[in-house]
Amino acid sequence: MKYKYPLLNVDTPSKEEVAKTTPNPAHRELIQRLGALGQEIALDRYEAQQPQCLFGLRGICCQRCLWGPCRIFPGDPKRSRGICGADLGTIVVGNLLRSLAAGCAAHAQHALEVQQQLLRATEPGSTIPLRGEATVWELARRFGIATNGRTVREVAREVGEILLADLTRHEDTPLRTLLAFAPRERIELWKRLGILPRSAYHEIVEALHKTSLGGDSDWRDLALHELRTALAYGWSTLFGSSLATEILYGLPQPAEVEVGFGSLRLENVNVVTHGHSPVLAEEIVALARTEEFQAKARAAGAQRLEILGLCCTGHELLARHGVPTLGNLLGQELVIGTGAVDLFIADMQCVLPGVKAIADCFGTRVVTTSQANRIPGAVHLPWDPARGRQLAREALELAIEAYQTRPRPSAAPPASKARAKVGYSYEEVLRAFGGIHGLLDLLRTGKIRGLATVVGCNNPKVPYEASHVAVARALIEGNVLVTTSGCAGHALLAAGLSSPAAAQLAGPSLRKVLEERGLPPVLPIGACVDNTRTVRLFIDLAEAAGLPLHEMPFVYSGPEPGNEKTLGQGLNFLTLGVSVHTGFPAGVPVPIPQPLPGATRPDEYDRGGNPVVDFFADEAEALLGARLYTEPYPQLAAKLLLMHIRRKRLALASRPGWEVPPAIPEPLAAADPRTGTGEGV
Ligand code: BF8
Repeated sequence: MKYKYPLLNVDTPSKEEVAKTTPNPAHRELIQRLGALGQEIALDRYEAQQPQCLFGLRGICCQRCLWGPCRIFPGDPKRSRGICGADLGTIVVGNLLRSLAAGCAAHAQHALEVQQQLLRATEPGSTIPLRGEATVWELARRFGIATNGRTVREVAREVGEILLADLTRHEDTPLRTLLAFAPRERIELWKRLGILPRSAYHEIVEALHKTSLGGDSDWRDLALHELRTALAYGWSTLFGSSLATEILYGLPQPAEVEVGFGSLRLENVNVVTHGHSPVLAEEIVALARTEEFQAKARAAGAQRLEILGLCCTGHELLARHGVPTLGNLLGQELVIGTGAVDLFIADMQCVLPGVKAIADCFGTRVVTTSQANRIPGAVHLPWDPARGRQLAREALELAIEAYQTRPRPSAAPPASKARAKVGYSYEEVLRAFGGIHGLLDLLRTGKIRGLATVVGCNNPKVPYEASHVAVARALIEGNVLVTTSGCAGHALLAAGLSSPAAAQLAGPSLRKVLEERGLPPVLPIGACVDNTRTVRLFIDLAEAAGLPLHEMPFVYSGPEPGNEKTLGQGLNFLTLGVSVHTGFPAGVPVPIPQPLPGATRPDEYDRGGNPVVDFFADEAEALLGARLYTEPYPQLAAKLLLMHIRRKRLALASRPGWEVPPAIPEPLAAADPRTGTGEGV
């Protein structure tokens, strides 16, 4: 690993190392190919930024007012505060809170777009279909909405109004969605801690208000607002997006599909849909599959018109329509760099500004479709619900036009493909395991040792996709069943871990469970907002077991944290009592262990630290029953996660019916603990 950051206890990879260690052969090939062409990608810009600022990396630079930036020097009494007097805790936690608020705002606007579409669909006379009737009735039951004699649209409207109120209200009343789904013991705990949120909109404003100059300088109070905002994030933006999407477009259905660059063929008109909100992408898929547009593509000389997906819009279309996906955050430039993309449609979030430069080199047209986001030089077709089909038509016509003028690349896209079983809604996971008690029995007897969710983004600071794959591989070898979403999901799909054939990579007891049911060891549950499906699974398993959630053998891992949104994902699980692993110490001064004075043995050391680190580890454990682990090296992270699950199981051994599985096998010895690469990975 090329770049050393001893003050963070990490080193980070060079582009050359990523090109060698990233597990997807298509990515390895494209990084080399674009390098040979002298084409700049994010990995080059990452190298150009080295070394990165150690104050920024540790979160001890404050730029929140015009007196700054203030850098503080922990341990130096003269410089341990900013000009205004803010101390380390106020600066570090305030910075984290602002990042969390930004991530929460991103999901909030995603939720708003789908909820507004849901409300339009339920206006009298609307012809917009509601494909998720089962979700409407389920939410009516949970929200206590009267259904007798009412149409599904009338009930869906009331559901939509509740979701929108949860997103935006300012009155001090708790979220209806949280009350409808969260465990009683957690609701009582959050009440006692005073962190029940009003709505995402309110808590975002409050986060910015509290962290402005002269605002809240009690970092513990800021930390509690962090937890409050994380609850708003989970229960109003994630649930609000995922449920409204299910009502509009239906529950995903399980299907075996092919993903990867092999679906990107030079002889097709290729349209890549990227972002998060499915509202326009759904129109595009429907229109592209009509004979009218397939005929237009053939008339332009192509074999067919193909829609492909990236990031979370990709997951939405993959799960509901089997649209092949190509990759994730750090892979988007590589996709364009194949030279095979005619149209790149970006809706909202996780769209690199760098895509336009590479698109210009390869003749790819770029379209932006969010009211909020634009890219200079791109065609802007802002989402307008009254013109959804027309916008899709304009976009696809642009794609067919681009196909006729786009220069042909000298080489075809890499041919790699992987099979995957996708479409795991909460309901489908339960069905696959014979209901909640079927899954609970497998957990109790230790045939499934624990449940982990491996999720989140990419980050050039850790080996691209190698971290996701190494963590997931080690977990399944340790008989831990994995759910996945977002960019992690794309890495794991491409690595073949969501194929039923990958059951052979699982530890013996998990393998048997999976093979008997024809299931993959890594269940793709959808987009990042669909982490709600894993949340529901964890909650309902704990309830079926009659145990508080924090006692269950569950864990969350985000090996490659990137977008500010990812902060809320981890903290949301933490509030539930599920411990969280993050693959990079983002924005926190990490403890550097030091030998104790006069130490003679290697285990005689002071672990170091600061109040913020202690809060998210030890105090969080005391308050919430869960802690935050930071471990950048995936093999070490996997050991840590397996140990965490083992500790939970040892504690459960006193409960009736819970068996302690044998000691953790040593599946990790062959691999490099830092990159996770080794035999079979
Ligand atoms: O919401 S995992 S980079 S694509 S933020 Fe973005 Fe992170 Fe990817 Fe989806 Ni999630």
